[in-house]
Amino acid sequence: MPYENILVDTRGRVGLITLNRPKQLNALNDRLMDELGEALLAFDADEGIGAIVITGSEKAFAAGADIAAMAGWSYMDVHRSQYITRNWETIRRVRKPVIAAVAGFALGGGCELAMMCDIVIAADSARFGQPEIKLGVIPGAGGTQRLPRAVSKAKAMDLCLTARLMDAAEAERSGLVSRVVPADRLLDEALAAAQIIAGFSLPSVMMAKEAINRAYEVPLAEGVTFERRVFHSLFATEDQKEGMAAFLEKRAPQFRHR
Ligand code: CO8
Repeated sequence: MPYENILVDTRGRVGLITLNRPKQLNALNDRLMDELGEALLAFDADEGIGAIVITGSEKAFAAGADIAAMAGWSYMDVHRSQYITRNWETIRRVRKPVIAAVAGFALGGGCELAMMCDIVIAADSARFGQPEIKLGVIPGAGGTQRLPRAVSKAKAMDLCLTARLMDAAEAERSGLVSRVVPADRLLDEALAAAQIIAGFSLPSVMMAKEAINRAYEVPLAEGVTFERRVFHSLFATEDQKEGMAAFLEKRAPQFRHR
């Protein structure tokens, strides 16, 4: 389908998706989420792509779910349509790494979308928050669950209950974002990180992502066992032979499965 709410591009082996509803500060609606899901799955299936970057505009990564679209809805409307969340889990089906490059506002569903990504790189202009309480609701796309895991219970309570916004420095200190860069370097830094990832062996990249995500779902002993099995399995790949041989021969590896 032709995309109306996102822009899709490739930079080398990186798939780039730009949220593009500038007048609404990239507020998320069903159509945008459908398009995002479709674009992500297409990049995931594309052998020429090894990592994906999602970004927004200078002013907003995304200012949340589209309030105008849902303001008049009844309980049954939201329940039946699964407003914007019907495609939310699609992001979790993506096996290649997804980097959120966040400038400006990442609020409500925008903050939740960033938290669905594997790495969050923030511009120094970025501001994160879950201000739904001001609208008489609560986060509805994982904010009350992923934020405490990312930044601690105390800070998640603070953000969700007071609706205050957190700047990029606080977000980095709290563990929500992995690095903060100058706003005019954001896309370059995110693409460079994605390009590095896309240069490694794809099986090991995907398995590293899967193993880290497992840490959030299972008890420690089970997670460690899972990691051990996956580690063992990578010795069945040509790329493990190549990676280790290249190290010993003091040359760059030529991974086959990228
Ligand atoms: N939805 C719709 N339109 C929006 C949104 C939004 N979330 N955010 C901004 N806009 C629109 C504004 O209405 C405005 O439109 P117009 O020019 O036509 O008046 C335009 O974007 C520019 O916005 P502002 O004039 O307000 O710009 P400011 O720079 O003054 O303020 C803010 C920027 C602080 C980001 C402000 O716009 C704001 O507070 N936005 C709302 C933030 C918010 O409350 N987000 C949470 C939304 S609820 C949510 O995300 C729940 C997700 C879970 C859903 C799961 C369902 C099951």
